[in-house]
Parts: sequence; C-alpha cells; structure tokens
Amino acid sequence: MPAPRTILLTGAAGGLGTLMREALPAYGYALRLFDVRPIEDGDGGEDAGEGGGGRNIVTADLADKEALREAVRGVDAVVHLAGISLEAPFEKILRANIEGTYNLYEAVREEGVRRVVFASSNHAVGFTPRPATTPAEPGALIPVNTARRPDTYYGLSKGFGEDLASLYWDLHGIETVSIRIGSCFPEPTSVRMLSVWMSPADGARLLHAALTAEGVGHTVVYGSSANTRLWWDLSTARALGYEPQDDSEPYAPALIAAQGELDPANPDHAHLGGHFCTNPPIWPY
Ligand code: NAI
Ligand code: 15L
Repeated sequence: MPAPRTILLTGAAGGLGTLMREALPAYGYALRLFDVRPIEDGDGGEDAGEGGGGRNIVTADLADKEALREAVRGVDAVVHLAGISLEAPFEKILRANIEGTYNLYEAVREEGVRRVVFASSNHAVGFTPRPATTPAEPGALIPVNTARRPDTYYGLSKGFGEDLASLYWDLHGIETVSIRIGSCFPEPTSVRMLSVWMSPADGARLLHAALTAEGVGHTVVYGSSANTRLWWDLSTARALGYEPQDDSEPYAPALIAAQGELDPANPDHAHLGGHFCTNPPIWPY
C-alpha cells in the first residue's frame, strides 16, 4: 500500500479533531476537514484541496450521503472522529454514530478508499472491571479481545462501529484500525485518567501508525500513552509500529493529593469506564 498522503478528518471541529489537525500535517499529511459545525478558515491544519494547497472544508452532517461521498472522493484514507462523544438518547446515537458511521463506510466503499481509522472508545468495554494495578504491583492488563461490555448507548455504538469495520474488511477489503481511545486531552484531569490518558502527541503517533502500517485487515487497539498505571494491553497498537513516548505519571502526585487514590468500594471507580457506568456525562446538543 502506498503511504497515504491525503486524509479526510471527520469531526475536525471537535476537541480531538482540533488537536489532530494541528499535529498531523507535521507527518506530511494534507487534510480535508469534515464536521457539521463550521471550522473557521485559518483555524489550523493545512488542507488538501484539488492538487493540494487550497482550503477544503466540508460543513455537513454525517446524514448527508452526497456530501460524504464528495468529501471522501480522492482521499487516500479517512480518520473518522465525527459523532456524539458522550451519552445521549438512543435515537440521537442511532442517527449520528450508527447510521452516520454506516453512511461513512458506504461512501468509502463507493469511492474506493482503502483505509479507515475509526475512533472507537474505551466505553465499548466500559463495564470491564478495572485491573487493581498500582505502580508497585502492575496487574494483568485488559486484552483487546476481552468481551464487549458497553457502559452506555454511546459505548454500544462504538462496538457497532468496530463490527461494521470488521464486516467491510471481510466483504469489501476496506482496512480499518479501530482505536479504543482512553482520554485524549492536553493533560490528565482525574486519577482514572492516569491509567487511560493518551497525550495529543502520542495520539498523532498512533494515528500515523494506524494510517501507514501494512496489512491491518481489521485491527482493534487501545489508544493511550505508556502510562505507569496502564490498565490495558498496548501490544496490538505497538504491532502497528506505535511507540508511545509519554506517561501520565508526572501528573500523579498533584491529582492524587487533590482527589485521593481510586477506591474499589466506590462504584465510580470499579470499572474501566469510570463514571460512565454510574452517571454518564450527557451530550449537550
Ligand atoms: P467532540 O465531541 O469534541 O467532537 C466530535 C465532533 O463530531 C464535533 O465537532 C461534532 O460537531 C462532530 N459531529 C457530531 N455529530 C456529527 C454529525 N452527525 N455529522 C457531522 N459531524 C458531527 O469529541 P472528541 O473528544 O473530539 O472525540 C472525537 C471522537 O473520538 C469521537 O468519535 C469520540 O467518541 C472519540 N473518542 C474521544 C475520546 C477523547 O478522549 N477525546 C475518547 C474516546 C473516544
Ligand atoms: C470518551 O469516549 C469520551 O468521548 C471522552 O470525552 C472522554 O470522556 C473519554 O471517553 C474518557 O473515558 O475519559
């Protein structure tokens, strides 16, 4: 497979999309941006218009099949971040995350794109009991083939996306890396995040590995930095060539002083998905 150069980044107006449209051009990618929310010209992230160089921002909903088809036309790969990123009523999740991801894969199939990187989530397996690891006693890590245990309709939709990716590989030969992202933010802001944090720089490293590794078929990986308090197995991500450089541990003393250590008796702390299992944050729109 020739190295992908022109990438459609869906969800480009969001938190992760903004971080990645700043980080990915350094890897040589030209980006085409897609989101239902407008992205201001000059907001960051160089763009791949016709022949490169021109701005090429698509403001459209994942429900708009024509817009999606036009958006994927001519790109080498898609990084699919768009969708509802928190819990929401099932009808909204159905439209944006389930039908929207299906529409995206249909556009990819129709336009002959060969590679997708799908933003799955740790919440596809959120009700998995969290390992009782400490820096002193690292426990057994959660493997990627652990049974799905979604903690929300949101997590359920991510399991659907992973299975859709598997189907489109087996039926149509479209390759996908599904990344069960932990928490990709500039800094970890909770004790749980010390285990699941992915620095934005490691996020870009992982996307680059997922875009360029040969023969991925459909591969599921966890997305995090090489955290001292890691809960899951990063070996499938490392097999793509991902070499995380960051660790949340420097943030641990201040977060633990402010919030205390995780308490196994606290239901918010019992599972991988944390408070999504008990009181999930609701999508505000
Ligand atoms: P976000 O909520 O900041 O961004 C999502 C973007 O998708 C928004 O800009 C929104 O306008 C767009 N969008 C939503 N519905 C759409 C639709 N129907 N059509 C077109 N665009 C639509 O979320 P964030 O944090 O940037 O996450 C990006 C992706 O990564 C999401 O799929 C999320 O589920 C996934 N993820 C993110 C994690 C993180 O730590 N940031 C952790 C795990 C998964
Ligand atoms: C997610 O899937 C969410 O999209 C993100 O906003 C974070 O809440 C993250 O999981 C997390 O588990 O911290």
